[in-house]
Amino acid sequence: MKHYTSIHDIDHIQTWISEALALKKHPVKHHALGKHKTLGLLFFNSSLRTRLSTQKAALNLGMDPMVMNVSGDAWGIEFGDGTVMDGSTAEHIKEAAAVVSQYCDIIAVRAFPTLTDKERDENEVVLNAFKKYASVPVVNMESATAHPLQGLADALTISEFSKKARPKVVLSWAPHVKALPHAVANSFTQVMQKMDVEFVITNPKGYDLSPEITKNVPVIHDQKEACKNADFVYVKNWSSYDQYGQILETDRSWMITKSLLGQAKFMHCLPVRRNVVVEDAVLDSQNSIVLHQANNRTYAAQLVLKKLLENL
Ligand code: AN0
Ligand code: CP
Repeated sequence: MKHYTSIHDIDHIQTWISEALALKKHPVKHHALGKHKTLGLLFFNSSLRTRLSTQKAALNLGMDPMVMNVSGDAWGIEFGDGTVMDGSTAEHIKEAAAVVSQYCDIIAVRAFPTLTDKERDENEVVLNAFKKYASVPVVNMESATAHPLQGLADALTISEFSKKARPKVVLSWAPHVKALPHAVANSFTQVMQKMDVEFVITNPKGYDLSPEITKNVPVIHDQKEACKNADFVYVKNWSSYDQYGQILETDRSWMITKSLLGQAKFMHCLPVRRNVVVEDAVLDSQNSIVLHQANNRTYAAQLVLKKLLENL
């Protein structure tokens, strides 16, 4: 594996899960592997979990992490080819990525979508430019269309909590006040397609994810019906994909409640808005496994970094 930018980079999910669980048992066993190796973490957007868990993963492997908030702190980066740079951007990604590659053995990037320019987002302009112009491996810390570190941590969490050979997993849309990306839902959908689970998606009409992501996963527009007998309900808001980046309705009835959830485990990538996405009673109950998911972010990232280091 040269880069880790998508769930497609996982060759065999069950092996990866076993390897990640081994790291969770003995987090500093491979502390010598990353000695004198530097991880650069570049953030174009806010983060709490990704920022800390990826650094923690690097530290567990003996790496030295360097973090930079690119938006605001660095020079504005130009991504266009042949642009006459007489506007707000001060340096081109060609130089920026090449320079960062001289200081870092692995580069991790967070760059959210515009949610206004579908083509730019689907082309993963920022992430792919780093892949093209960096001379070292690139890790996706949530790009325009994917959050594969989250997806891997989620798969790990489901395998830890599953009591059945083939659990029922539901991905449910929930309301939100802001237009949010599709990345988390996309990567979760893709990783569930690799797992031995009964997987369904539920969202209001107009909120279907990209058919290139969902493929033949059943999409049910009745939330109650979809959540019947679920073992895991993974909750996430996303903006419309068809009417790209739009909020079509603010139907609060899709908020996750205790009665909708039943005995199922509640999952969310966090950050979550209480009493908008999900009621307090769910988050504060034993059925919520959101903190376990957040904890597993460290071991998902550690496995990815370990594989990249072994391949340097
Ligand atoms: C981001 C999103 O929905 O993609 C990050 C989630 C990990 N969430 C928000 O912007 C609230
Ligand atoms: N789940 C997640 O990626 O959280 P942050 O945005 O805080 O990193």
